[in-house]
Amino acid sequence: MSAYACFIFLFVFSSLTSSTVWAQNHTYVGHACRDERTFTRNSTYFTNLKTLWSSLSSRNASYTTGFQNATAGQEPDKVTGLFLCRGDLSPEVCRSCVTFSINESLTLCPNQREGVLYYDECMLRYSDRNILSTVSLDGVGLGALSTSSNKDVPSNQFQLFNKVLLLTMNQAASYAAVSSRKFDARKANITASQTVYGLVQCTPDLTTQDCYTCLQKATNQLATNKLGGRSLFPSCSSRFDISPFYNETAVRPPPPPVSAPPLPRKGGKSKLLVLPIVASTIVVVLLLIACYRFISKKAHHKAPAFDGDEGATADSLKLDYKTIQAATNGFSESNKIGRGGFGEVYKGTFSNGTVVAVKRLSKTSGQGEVEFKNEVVVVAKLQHRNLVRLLGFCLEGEERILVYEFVPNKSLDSFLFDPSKQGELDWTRRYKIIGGIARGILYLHQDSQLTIIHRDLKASNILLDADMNPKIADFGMARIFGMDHSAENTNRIVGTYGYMAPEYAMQGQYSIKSDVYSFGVSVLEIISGKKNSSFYQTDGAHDLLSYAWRLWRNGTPLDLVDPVIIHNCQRDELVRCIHIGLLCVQEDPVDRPTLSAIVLMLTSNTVTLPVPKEPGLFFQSRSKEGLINSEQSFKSRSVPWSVDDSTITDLYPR
Ligand SMILES: *[C@@H]1O[C@H](CO)[C@@H](O)[C@H](O)[C@H]1NC(C)=O
Ligand SMILES: *[C@@H]1O[C@H](CO)[C@@H](O)[C@H](O)[C@H]1NC(C)=O
Ligand SMILES: *[C@@H]1O[C@H](CO)[C@@H](O)[C@H](O)[C@H]1NC(C)=O
Ligand SMILES: *[C@@H]1O[C@H](CO)[C@@H](O)[C@H](O)[C@H]1NC(C)=O
Ligand SMILES: *[C@@H]1O[C@H](CO)[C@@H](O)[C@H](O)[C@H]1NC(C)=O
Ligand SMILES: *[C@@H]1O[C@H](CO)[C@@H](O)[C@H](O)[C@H]1NC(C)=O
Ligand SMILES: CC(=O)N[C@H]1CO[C@H](CO)[C@@H](O)[C@@H]1O
Repeated sequence: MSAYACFIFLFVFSSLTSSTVWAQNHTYVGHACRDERTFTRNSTYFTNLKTLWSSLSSRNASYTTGFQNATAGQEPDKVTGLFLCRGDLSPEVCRSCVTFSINESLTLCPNQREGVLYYDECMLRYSDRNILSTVSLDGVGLGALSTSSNKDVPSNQFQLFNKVLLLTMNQAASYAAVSSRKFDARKANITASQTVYGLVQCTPDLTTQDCYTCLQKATNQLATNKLGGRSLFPSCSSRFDISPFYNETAVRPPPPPVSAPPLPRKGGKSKLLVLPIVASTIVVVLLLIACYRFISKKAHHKAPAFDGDEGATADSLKLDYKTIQAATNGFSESNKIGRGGFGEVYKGTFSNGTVVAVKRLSKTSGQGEVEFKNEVVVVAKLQHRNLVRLLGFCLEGEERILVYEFVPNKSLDSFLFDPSKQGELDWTRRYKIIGGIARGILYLHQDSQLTIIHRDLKASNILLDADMNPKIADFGMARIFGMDHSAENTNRIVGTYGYMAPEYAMQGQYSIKSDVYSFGVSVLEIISGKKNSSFYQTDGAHDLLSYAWRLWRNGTPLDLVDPVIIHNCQRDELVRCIHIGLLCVQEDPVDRPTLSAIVLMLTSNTVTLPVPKEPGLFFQSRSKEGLINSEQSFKSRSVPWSVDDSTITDLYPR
């Protein structure tokens, strides 16, 4: 537990005790001061703090943008600070709130070197550490609070309310993360007479990815059984209410519900579609899929995936907290090997020498004990050479811990995106990795007979064993966390920016096809050695998918390939993989192949691949207007797979 445990939390919702003229305009919400490092009034730090206040508030232009950062002094007394005004407010209100909060800061945090003050209209933050451009998700925030409408949602409306609310907040988060001000506010109808208003905002010094991660966490913590609430973190906030709490006219109206017409294709090749070819190819593909499934089922019987362990029960998987504590040196920092969306991961060694990875789940799991155990047993039965095996669990008091087999070589991203290690993965390795991931997901999707949707597939969730075979981690987490009860629609989003299919990010709709999308992003990353979510190309492409698509259309797909692997590779194989990657990231889920088709495409080069269309993106301006109404546009655009042999031939460089 970090020192933030000693933060002071104060919640005042009505009037401020030391009532000033300003207090009526600026509703105090709460504050937090970090107690462990302090200063005195005669110190350099105090002088620097005063300098900081005057430089923060002195620039008139910053009240228009609603954000300002500044620093004062030198280490070790350097102080960094920022303010952020709510995105809908005028410069005058922003100025007055900032002035007000600066004046209050020494009353609320009299001698602490670090503090955050929250008001309805603005937030003020300062520290002796560098707080700029880093996302703060620790328990520093005030977490979830109910707002003025501190009433319960009527039970007969609960489901509807939850669904509309979280959909609205997720949409707002997706838009805010990509906007330059990192702000979005929108409303939605619950019933004809009831509307819910939502507002999300990050400090604009964050990257899109960090902002999205923060907003996801903030939104997932909202108490959605109330008619109003908010989550406050130093880096972002999320708030909703059934009455308008922001200035609607100052917020740009949400995009009108347009169903975007399919973009005209410049090459005009789509006009060449020949129906008989389409039909016959579909038949061939279906036949091949059927054959493949038949063969793979048989293969399964020969080498059963469940290695005699089907009787796994909660008792046989249960581990002692003390044992795990001893194995990880009391969850020591030096044993920490990673941090995921669900908690921290430690390396552990049991007394008999077995090395394991221990995942200590964050305490917000929504699952009861019985359900937790049941799901762990289900997930422990999923065994495949391309999945990280779950060996056991521990459930004691607040603690929920999962114990996995230890995979020695870290995750795929630590090789792929590190210039000094990229070279260790040549094309042959990468090709095998792609195949292994595909087989692992195929098993989750259909061969395990359970249809497990991963929902957070990404390079950092793919571990590599000593022989560089891929093993997928973190599958089944949605089940273990009790988020998987409705089959197709989810309120709580668990995906990662850059890998999420548009319909999942915007509508909360997930399916095996949203995993296919994430797989496609991973394939293109493996081929290019570049990360989709932090992709910059000087000539205008803002993301890997658009870049890959443009090269494909120009007939130069090999320009995408990581220079480290290009000299020594099978070009046909590479182009085919790029092609498959593009098919997986199609906007319409119907256009994305299933994993069984993908495995077939990877293993047999006689299967003709459909022609890809432009990829679907949730974070690009082109798609923005269309996607707000994506349900409609998905339907209107579901064209069956079309095949155009001449295009494919053209695009395969000799
Ligand atoms: C500041 O004042 C305190 C007493 O109020 C004193 O103990 C301390 O030495 C002073 N520090 C400096 C840097 O003058
Ligand atoms: C900033 O705005 C205030 C009030 O509008 C004005 O009095 C002041 O002169 C301005 N300062 C600068 C540097 O423009
Ligand atoms: C704050 O409220 C007071 C009293 O209601 C009013 O006189 C003042 O103009 C307000 N200030 C701002 C910046 O809205
Ligand atoms: C600053 O705070 C003090 C009390 O802490 C108050 O008397 C004073 O009016 C405030 N000044 C402004 C500009 O709000
Ligand atoms: C909400 O309902 C009102 C009245 O029924 C309607 O005019 C409005 O267009 C609806 N808004 C949205 C965003 O659907
Ligand atoms: C809301 O915003 C509009 C446009 O910026 C502005 O004209 C109006 O005065 C604001 N309303 C309130 C109540 O602040
Ligand atoms: C991270 C960030 O926003 N830094 C800004 C802080 O403020 C100075 C000017 O006041 C800018 O130049 C920095 O870019």
